[in-house]
Amino acid sequence: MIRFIATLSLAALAAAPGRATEPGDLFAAHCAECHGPSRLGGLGPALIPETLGRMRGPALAEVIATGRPNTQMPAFSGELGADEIAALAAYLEMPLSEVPAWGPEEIAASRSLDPGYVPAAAPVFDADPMNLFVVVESGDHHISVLDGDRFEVLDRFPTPFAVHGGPKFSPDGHFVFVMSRDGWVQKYDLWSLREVGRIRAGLNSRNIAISHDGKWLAVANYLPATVTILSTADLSVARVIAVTDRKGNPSRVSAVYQAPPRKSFILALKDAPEIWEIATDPEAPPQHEGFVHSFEKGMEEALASSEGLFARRRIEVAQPLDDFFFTPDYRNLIGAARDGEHGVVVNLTTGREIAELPLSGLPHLGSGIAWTRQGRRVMATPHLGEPRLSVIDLENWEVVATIDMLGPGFFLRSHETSPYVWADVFFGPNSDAIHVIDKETLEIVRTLRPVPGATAAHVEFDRWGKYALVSIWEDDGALIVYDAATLEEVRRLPMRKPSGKYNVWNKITFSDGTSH
Ligand code: DHE
Repeated sequence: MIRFIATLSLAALAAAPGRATEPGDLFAAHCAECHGPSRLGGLGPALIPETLGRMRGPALAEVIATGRPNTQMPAFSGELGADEIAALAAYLEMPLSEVPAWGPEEIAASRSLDPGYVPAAAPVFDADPMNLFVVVESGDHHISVLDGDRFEVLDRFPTPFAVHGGPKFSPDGHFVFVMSRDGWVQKYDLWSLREVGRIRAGLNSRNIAISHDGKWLAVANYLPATVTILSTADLSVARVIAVTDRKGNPSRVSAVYQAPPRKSFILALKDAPEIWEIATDPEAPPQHEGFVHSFEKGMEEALASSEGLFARRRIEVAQPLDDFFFTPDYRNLIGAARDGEHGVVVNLTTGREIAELPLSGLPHLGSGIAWTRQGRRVMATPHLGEPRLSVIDLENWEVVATIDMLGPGFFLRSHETSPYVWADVFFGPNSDAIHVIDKETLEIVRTLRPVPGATAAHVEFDRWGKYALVSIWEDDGALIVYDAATLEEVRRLPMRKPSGKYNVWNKITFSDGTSH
């Protein structure tokens, strides 16, 4: 760390005989060494609007001036004046004038496998490997591996900067794959508790999905507009597919999802009114018969793969849809329309829109969970822009209830054995509240406030549904373990902004209570 800061200052001095004033020169002198000469990242993260997200103006200037605690980002207020810091912040908010090529060769060149990694034939610990939790601590970019019975941390390892979305487990729960917004994919062995390696699959990425057989990992990218498919065995590049609409216009990929019974990946396209399905088995099941026919063979990457592994199918929709909820049989999905005012049901077998749902206020369908209520399958979704949950009947697509909350929520969880749905209140003055809702009556039975004044979010159950784990989203945060039946707190583990936690068993069995 000291060496890192010293190197930075030397680079700055060397580049600036007087004082650099152009923002590009300031970047070259002070930032390029860690964040890459093209702002695409290096030791530090990429500094481009796509990655910086909502961090703008004063917030960005503040980080440059004061640094980031618990990271290698130093404070620059001693070296740069306020005007220079403001100019640098404005420069970082500008999109790149040119996006460099990031195809199979560049991706393959970024791969590094840990030379010290030795695979374990069996877990090196005596905890139940099916009841482990992977806890993403976004406060200092680490993951804790937690024993889900004794709540002891078995390992804590560094991740790439800014992990986003749920990590994905191999079907046997042996390995976990993690993705950062800068497109890095990390593979970690949960049995030997060692990193296997990492690769940069995109320059700015959204999320990952693993195939039904655990052989392939798909990475949804914004920059460039591609989906990268990696072999899970060694993180080598299997395919990079350019995502374009029928006319050849590129589209960013909002997200990729695994659809195990269909043996395919489903892609949400940000800029085109299409949904893509990519086969992850050359012998795709009968419902895939539309694959070859609906995929025009003239497209440049159709070629040999269009009739087997990675064959693609376009499903045309009236407008771009994203943030998908899948029915448990993966025959239908519900996507959010761009206007944020309704949801659209698409039947994946016929490739047709079959219903529209009145879902205003930015429904967050990706967080939706399903359960059986009074003999019928229902799902619930929070809304990012409105303080309520919508409960939808999955047979007739009617909204059967709306549940008023203390503020808009982000995540939902339950478990097959639990009578309750746990819903966080993520936004607004009551973000410290978690609602516990009866799955039958749809009434809020308890509102928990684990740490008054601190945001409480994202719940996950252990394998047996005995405990519910809640995150306190603070740098000095915690994981709070509740008895899922009595709703009493049983343990409190200090953690650094534990954004999400994922139970191996619940994820690999596609538990009803967890979003996929
Ligand atoms: Fe997420 C999952 C998209 C902002 C934390 N988020 C997902 C997924 C998508 C998505 C498509 C499902 C991926 C998966 O698990 O495979 N997220 C988006 C957005 O479009 C949005 C609104 C804007 C953006 O900046 O991308 C967004 N997400 C956020 C945040 O601001 C959160 C709260 C903090 C962060 O880490 O960036 C956030 N998103 C999460 C988490 C999950 C997630 C913790 C995994 C949920 C799960 O339980 O599986």
